[in-house]
Amino acid sequence: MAKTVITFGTFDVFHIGHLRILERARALGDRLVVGVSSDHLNFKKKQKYPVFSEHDRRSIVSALACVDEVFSEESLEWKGKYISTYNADILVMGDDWAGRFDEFKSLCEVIYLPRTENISTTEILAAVRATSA
Ligand code: C2G
Repeated sequence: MAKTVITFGTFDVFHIGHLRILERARALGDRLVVGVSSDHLNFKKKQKYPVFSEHDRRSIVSALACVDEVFSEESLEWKGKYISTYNADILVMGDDWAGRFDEFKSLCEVIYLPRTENISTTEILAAVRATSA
């Protein structure tokens, strides 16, 4: 039977680490559904808005060959609901979230993949600030 993989993220200032985790997530199944966190959720999580708008972040993720469907992640508390709505067989997250979503093992398989080293949105923004200073 076809397997659906679900993953979540902000995907702000989209970079190679984001692409690699989405490609690896897709390779674990037949269909990849991605919850892109809303601007509102980001503000709640980090007390700041992402650089790229929710609309643009969703457009970038939707355009990728490895992504089949995108939705707006409105709350961290609704993971179980999203897993059920999209009939996900596997939840994938980077290992910076290791252990944090183990409660969903009753709903689907939960896999934490290693993050791509030496790249992050925070580091990109710091490098841009340093070169433009
Ligand atoms: N990632 C990665 N390698 C990097 C950077 C990020 O594999 N160098 C992965 C993260 O582990 C995550 C995904 O890319 O699985 C998205 O990362 P972020 O955009 O930083 O997402 P985050 O703010 O952690 O939001 O409900 C969960 C949240 O919405 C996740």
